[in-house]
Amino acid sequence: AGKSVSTNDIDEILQSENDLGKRLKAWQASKEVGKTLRQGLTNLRDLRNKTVQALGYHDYFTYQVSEYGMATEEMMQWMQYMLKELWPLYTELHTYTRYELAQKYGIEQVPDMIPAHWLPNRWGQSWSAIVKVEGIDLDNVLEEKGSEWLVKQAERFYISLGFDPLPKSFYEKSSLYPLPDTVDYKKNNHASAWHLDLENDVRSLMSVIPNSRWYGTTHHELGHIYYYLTYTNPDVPVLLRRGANRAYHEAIGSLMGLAATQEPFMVGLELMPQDIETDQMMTLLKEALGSIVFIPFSCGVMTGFEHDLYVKDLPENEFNKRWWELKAKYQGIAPPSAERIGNPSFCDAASKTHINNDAAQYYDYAISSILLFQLHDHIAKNILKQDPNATNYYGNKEVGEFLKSIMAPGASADWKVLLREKTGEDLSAKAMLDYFEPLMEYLKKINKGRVHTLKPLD
Ligand code: X8Z
Ligand code: ZN
Repeated sequence: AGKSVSTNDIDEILQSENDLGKRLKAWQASKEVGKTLRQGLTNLRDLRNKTVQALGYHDYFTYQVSEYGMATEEMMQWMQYMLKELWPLYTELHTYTRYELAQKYGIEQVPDMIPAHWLPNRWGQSWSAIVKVEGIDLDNVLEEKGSEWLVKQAERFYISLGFDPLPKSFYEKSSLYPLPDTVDYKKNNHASAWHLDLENDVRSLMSVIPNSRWYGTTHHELGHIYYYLTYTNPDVPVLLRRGANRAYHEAIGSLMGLAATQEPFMVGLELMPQDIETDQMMTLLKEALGSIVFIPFSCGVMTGFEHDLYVKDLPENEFNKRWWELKAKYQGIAPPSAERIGNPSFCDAASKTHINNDAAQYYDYAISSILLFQLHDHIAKNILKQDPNATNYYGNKEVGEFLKSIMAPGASADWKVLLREKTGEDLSAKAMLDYFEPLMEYLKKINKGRVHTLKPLD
């Protein structure tokens, strides 16, 4: 409505507003940036492709994939493998969510595809905010703690495992909280972490406010920071101060974020009372609406779009059409109105920051998801001897040693060999599927008599 708005403001509306008209406005506002970025994206695509073509790569996507020692085809097969493994569970989650949200918004005719503005996330990449688990209101608890506590708490968690306190310069040089209205510049609202000199100058850009999303994100970003600090050692030459692969870099902090929301951890930290009886199935459902729901977005939509953008030179006037084709096929999500799909002035893909400034790498997060469940499974069963669905890593130095041993070699280790050495397994979705296994039966029961509208993957 003519006013400036931050992404935190938009997210707040999408997470709590029940008025569909207001939700629609917030969602539309979040996509406006796409129109402005559309032509620039074409230019970036062409420049990126030409730059690596001069080095003998077919295209920029292929160049980025080569970091894994894989060809584009092989990476795309990995994406299909993950989608197939998780599809039955995603189908149940999709059906559950369609019916729950239709009821919540008072819509009688349950739509086949979920309208994008019904969901609590701008891209539908996490739906976990739609479930409230009785007895835990993390958002409420965190609001009382305040933003700085979130960052400090994430740091305390790492320190408890045996990592050093963050260097003073981290706090001096980072920009961790939303900018005050008084400054005359803006910053990207999306979180990132930086290793500026490949030595000890580590910084993070965030806009932390005290809610559960930022609680996860602070742990995620500090995972990058501690990765940087851990492979900054005499055994790792400067050029190998990177993750074993980029997915490892994404996995460590997300793993810590997962661990920091498990009940025994939160009870230990007095984030929830000891005597509370929570519904474990609702907790698992909430987690699945984060982790499982992320897979069709990352493997299907983001990777599919960037593949076509770089490998197939997707024409600019098809950007929006292709984006929504992929959203329909993989996520079962539709735009608020169908005209949007064919309107080439929109570029909804470009509303996702990675499309512009972290190009052709989004499969990193998909792979990091299955990797982090593998690491978590190993830590829970072999180090902590705890149930993977209910752990408390806090203060465990052996867990810290395990994580450090993965991070310390940086890119001087072969990522496949490292995974085998550390967990005895090759990369697979098994640990993630095992984690969510009890949910399948529960969802099937709730969804009995409901119509599934997601099509089987071909
Ligand atoms: O972009 C991020 C991090 C920064 S590397 C906050 N993530 C992905 C996203 O937000 O889309 C973390 C998980 C997925
Ligand atoms: Zn990250």
